[in-house]
Amino acid sequence: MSETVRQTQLRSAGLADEQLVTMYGQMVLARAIDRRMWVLNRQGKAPFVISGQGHEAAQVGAAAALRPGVDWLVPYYRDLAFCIAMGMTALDFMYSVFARRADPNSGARQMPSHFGLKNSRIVTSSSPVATQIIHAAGIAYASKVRRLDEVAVTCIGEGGTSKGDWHEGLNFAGVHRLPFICIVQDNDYAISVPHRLQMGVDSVAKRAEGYGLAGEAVDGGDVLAVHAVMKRAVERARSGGGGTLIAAKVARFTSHSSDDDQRRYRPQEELESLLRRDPIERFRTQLLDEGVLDEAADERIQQEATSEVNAAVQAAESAEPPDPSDATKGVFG
Ligand SMILES: Cc1ncc(C[n+]2csc(CCOP(=O)(O)OP(=O)(O)O)c2C)c(N)n1
Ligand SMILES: [Mg+2]
Repeated sequence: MSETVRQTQLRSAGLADEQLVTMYGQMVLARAIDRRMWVLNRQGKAPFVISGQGHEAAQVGAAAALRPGVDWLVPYYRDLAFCIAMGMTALDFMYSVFARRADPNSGARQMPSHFGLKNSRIVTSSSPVATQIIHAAGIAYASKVRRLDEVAVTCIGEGGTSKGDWHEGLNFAGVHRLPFICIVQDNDYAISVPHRLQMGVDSVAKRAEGYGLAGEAVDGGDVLAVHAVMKRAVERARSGGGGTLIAAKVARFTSHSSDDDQRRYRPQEELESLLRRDPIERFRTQLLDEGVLDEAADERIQQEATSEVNAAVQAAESAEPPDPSDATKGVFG
């Protein structure tokens, strides 16, 4: 990417320098938490890891166009950075990793990365992929019926768009012109199944017209490009213009989860070339080039993230376990 393009992007984003630095800090914190999860897993302390590494720009860029606590997020399991940007703390998350009583996500009932946070209007989701799309369409419908200007945003991987729930949710959103936004984080793989074996189009955004939604394809490694697309989608939703399907091309840096080994199906060169375009590094370079950030401030942000993660791990590890007597409270089945 040329210098000129970078400059245009930063200046045209309509974001104050302070907000750009905040967004960068959210990405750095999410990455620091994510990396620590793998360490905790190897130490036998975290039962399961599913990572958002490589997805951070798409998530933070999108969140910056929303009003936390007013708009709704119905996330999927890679949305750690999205949740951080909507108000989740490292400690909120670590409580769930250690399955502690104080876990605001689900009171230790769900696996880690099944995000939920009441005050931030982050709605907890089920493990079967694509169920969150139906929930988000329902929330968007309620917003419209009650004449509120609350937007419902939901995320999913490209593989999950093969599910019937996805079709039903998008069709409903299109029929009723709902304030609904679906962000597909297309990382090219559904566990080991590549994009080309999942769908017959290069971008899932091409399906939007078939549902009566606006469709936008975007480089999900470019935080400001995602923000621009998302801003348009939010304006469309709030002004009664209906829903949007955003397809953000991202990279999955880790194996699908701690139960998978991507070396068995993914060429090493492919991964290495993606790592050279790390979205956090791209944003950092942009901010440094433009003088929005300097090396000292960057160092401070990195250190703050490390300290926050250390403190969160320490606090969560020593926190109370759940009370066995209320194990079935809030559990349906
Ligand atoms: C209905 C259902 N089928 C299968 C699974 C197992 N599963 C979990 S994640 C996943 C792959 C999803 O891939 P994608 O939607 O591309 O998201 P990504 O993990 O790549 O972000 C599968 C098959 C599941 N959770 N739910
Ligand atoms: Mg995928």
